[in-house]
Amino acid sequence: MSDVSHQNDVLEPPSCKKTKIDRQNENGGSVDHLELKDFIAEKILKNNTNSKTVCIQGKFRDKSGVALVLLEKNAFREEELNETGYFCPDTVLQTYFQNDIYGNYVCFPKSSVNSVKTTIIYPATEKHIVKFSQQEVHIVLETPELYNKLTLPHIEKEHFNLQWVYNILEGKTEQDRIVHNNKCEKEGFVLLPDLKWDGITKETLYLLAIVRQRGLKSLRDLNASHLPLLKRIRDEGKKKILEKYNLPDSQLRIYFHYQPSFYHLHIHFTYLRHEAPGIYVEKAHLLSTVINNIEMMSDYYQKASLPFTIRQMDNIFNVYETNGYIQKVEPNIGNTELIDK
Ligand code: M7G
Repeated sequence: MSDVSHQNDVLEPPSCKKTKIDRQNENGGSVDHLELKDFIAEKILKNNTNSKTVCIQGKFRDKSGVALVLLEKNAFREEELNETGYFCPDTVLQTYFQNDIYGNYVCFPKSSVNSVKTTIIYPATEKHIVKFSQQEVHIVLETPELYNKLTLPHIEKEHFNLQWVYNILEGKTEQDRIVHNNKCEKEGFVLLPDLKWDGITKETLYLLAIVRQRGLKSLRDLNASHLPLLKRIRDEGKKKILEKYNLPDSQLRIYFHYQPSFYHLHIHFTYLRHEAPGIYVEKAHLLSTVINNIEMMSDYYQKASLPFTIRQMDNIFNVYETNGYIQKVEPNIGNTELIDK
């Protein structure tokens, strides 16, 4: 199959040279500036037509190591739906067909309202490839016993790299993006736009609150002693989002993921109307419910059975499979190779 770049030519995007990509490596040092014109696409890991996202594995010309490029069509920004945005003289409209009162066209808006959110992970590890690949997914009910016997040893063995989290907390990266910084070591946190958000489009608002305290892995570690921390994140997070983005708390979805991908406690803040990835019942736990459960029973999250999803390529799948809690199935949809190997 041919290279994917031909699809872009049709839309006449701004030249790759103009694409500025701010990057920092996992150790907090700055890395070379990467250009999309140097990216050689090798394999489509995932192509989601609902979320309009695609993840492509490849490499950068003259560089070693695997790179992942994630492209996402941006949501429409309401302030651009006017005569200076989509309906300006630069917009080109080509007719597909017209029939009576019905017309079907393809529209080529000017490039400034037609951007594609782009994330680059370089060098990418095997874990990143697994995370962004399309694959079969299963659900398991994790009892406290299973957590202690299978999940916890797995988390401890895997040593998930949290360098990006520490870089933010230690003031090394993304500092210009920080929305709120409570520096209290015990009950402080940083609130900033999530990697998944462009930081501008209100319709897809997505912020992350990262606690300063180290050693809190997930929901499972929380008890009544953490209530002041959780309430502070809830209250200060809501206040800052109202001040900065003019969104009231009644329009925010504030939640944990279980299992998270990164075992350093963090809380997601998204716009209620935005169907962000991971808001589904099998993964999201509302902060308000978590606070309420802990208020009723301090060790609720040490006693509860919590369901979570596992993807077949995740290492933890093997752990649950080997112990007879889950069975592998043949994938329905394979990955798409872009080049013949
Ligand atoms: P999660 O629940 O552990 O995993 O959330 P998920 O990816 O399954 O949601 C971690 C969150 O951290 C995700 O929403 C990521 O998009 C976000 N995230 C990951 N990284 C590596 C970064 C980063 O470098 N900067 C920021 N701002 N957010 C990140």
